[in-house]
Amino acid sequence: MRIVALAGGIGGARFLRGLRQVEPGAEVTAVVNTGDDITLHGLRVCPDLDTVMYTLGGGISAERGWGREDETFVVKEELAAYGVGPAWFGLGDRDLATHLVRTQMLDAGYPLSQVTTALCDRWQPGVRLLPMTDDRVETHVVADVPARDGRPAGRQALHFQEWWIRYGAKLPAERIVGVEAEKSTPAPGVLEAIAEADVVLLPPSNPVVSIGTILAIPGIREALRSARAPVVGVSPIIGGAPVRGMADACLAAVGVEVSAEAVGRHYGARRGPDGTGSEAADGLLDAWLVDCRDEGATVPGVEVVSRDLLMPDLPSAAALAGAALEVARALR
Ligand code: FO1
Repeated sequence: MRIVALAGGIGGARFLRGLRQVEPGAEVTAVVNTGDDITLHGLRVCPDLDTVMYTLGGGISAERGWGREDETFVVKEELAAYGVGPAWFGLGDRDLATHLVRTQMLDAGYPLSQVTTALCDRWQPGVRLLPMTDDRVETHVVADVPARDGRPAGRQALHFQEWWIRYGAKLPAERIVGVEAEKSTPAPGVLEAIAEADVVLLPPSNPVVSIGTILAIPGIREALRSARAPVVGVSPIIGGAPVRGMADACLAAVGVEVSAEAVGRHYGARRGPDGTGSEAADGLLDAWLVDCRDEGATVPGVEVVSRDLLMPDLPSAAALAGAALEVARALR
């Protein structure tokens, strides 16, 4: 069975680990968000690709959900001793090696997709990791920013990481933009994987800055809408709150209520109420998994199924992935 999953950071990675566990024979392709990527100290950091790679490869910090297990931050301390920041970004020593190898290969002219394949040779994640694009598309957030580091206060575009980490997504986001997404193209293999998939899954990643950013790459949304495979999504919102992270701050920026039902409607139905691909429906979903606490949620044109969506451990992630596949099979 060929499965394609669009994935962001921690939630997406945990879901993928469950998927690999529950369907070991499946050929899984993860199309991963790269809008969070940032260049620091001349090095290219790809948080979502690394979070998925480390989580599936067994190197993730279980306690943080990002970065490496057994990590140290000596280089970061030494940089601080030179007065070189950003102090707010947790640059780990083991993680640094990944950024050094990635940057070396990018500088040698390899596209990010080939760099990712090379890094995965070491980590053996057991799924194919594809960046959403090989082009540089960074998520920036327009907000009223307080004065800092000698820069005056005012409305500015912050890199997503600064908004997310330094300000904890607490600055109301006026706009969240994938810079130059409109000029980018999907990475090699992305559109083919979606077209050939037997099942397409939208894991419980951030619907705006992870899934939304992937969908902003020209061609990907269209590929999902015309895929022969059923498209099944999993709500990242349970009982009116995000399970982790700060998706609520992102949803506010795009005017979507923080509820499983609202996010399902935000993704929309792929087929009209009459079950055809009528123009009345311009969305992505055939089915939408919501938590038992959100039972009764409705998304016109979409089959809503309530399951336990929490993934505190691998068995629960496997059970959730299995439930999503079961719903997909019933739709095929
Ligand atoms: N998240 C934080 O909250 N604080 C950090 O210092 C931090 C550092 C970091 C370093 C490497 C990496 O791959 C991820 C890191 N993250 C950190 C997580 C990251 O900001 C988010 O996971 C994604 O960008 C959003 O999914």
